[in-house]
Amino acid sequence: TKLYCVPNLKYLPLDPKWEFPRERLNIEKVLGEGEFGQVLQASAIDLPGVPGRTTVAVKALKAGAGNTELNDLLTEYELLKEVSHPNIIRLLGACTCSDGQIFIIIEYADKGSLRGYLRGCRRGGRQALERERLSLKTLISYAWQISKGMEYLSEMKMVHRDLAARNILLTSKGVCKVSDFGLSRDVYEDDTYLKQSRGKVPVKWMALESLSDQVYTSKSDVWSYGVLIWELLTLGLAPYPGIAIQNLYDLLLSGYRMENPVPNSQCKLYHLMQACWATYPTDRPSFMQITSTLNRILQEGS
Ligand code: ACK
Repeated sequence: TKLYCVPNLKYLPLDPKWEFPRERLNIEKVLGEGEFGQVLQASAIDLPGVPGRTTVAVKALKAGAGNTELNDLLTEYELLKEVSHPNIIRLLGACTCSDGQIFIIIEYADKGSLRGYLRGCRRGGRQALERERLSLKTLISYAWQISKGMEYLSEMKMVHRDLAARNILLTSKGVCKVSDFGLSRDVYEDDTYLKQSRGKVPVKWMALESLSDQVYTSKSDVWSYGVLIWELLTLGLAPYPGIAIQNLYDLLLSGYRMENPVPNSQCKLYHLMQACWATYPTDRPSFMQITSTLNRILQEGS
């Protein structure tokens, strides 16, 4: 794989706390890639506190990446250094001072993106669902875990801006991890992201105020979270089926919202989604409130 060389890398401040020797990182394969960025699978030898070989995921830039992409990657690196929560993807290290390449090393999640996982279960039909025990309760527990991760991020005053099932990773133990704080938007090639002057934007996950005024807050993350619950309940369908992204803003402004994907059931979950899609950000619940609503729904066993 061709990798991007950063011309001014010598001006990057070195962070010895996270720097990992390049010769102890073996790139194995590409997990996903976009125009400028890629996610690789690799094995790392003797990570701090982990003797021997560990499978990891690595984020890197491809040839042709510019300063925007480099900035995104480095921003993600800086943000990941600050966070530590079971439902947020963990930073393991970085190689920033070898051959002008930058590798950000993060924990590997065996089941990949939640979106891919959900869709895989759907393709296999009911049987696969049962085999994987992907019950409604499991889906709600995913929603709960993601809300816990987001509660933590919002307490840290971090706004994700791109919360969606494609940016949640799932481990073999069924743990959901919020990921992709920076580069992710490049790894998708369909019409999920609309190209705008400032990069690509995930229109169908965006709150009204983000669409109109580029305002992003934890409350706009809550809107995206409502869309994520819809993705969970539909096992990874693309939101607003049949609606062109160009028409979405006017529709939302006129009060239109997606219907309950499981009509006549899960009313409480649907009420929660609708609350996330309140026109005014202050009318939306906080992630802390979402977590406690989900606790109640799980306890009632509905
Ligand atoms: O659904 P997937 O297999 O899971 O395809 C995407 C792809 O890379 C582009 O994002 C996978 N991916 C991203 N980060 C990780 C990670 N930390 N562990 C495992 N797979 C990952 C994701």
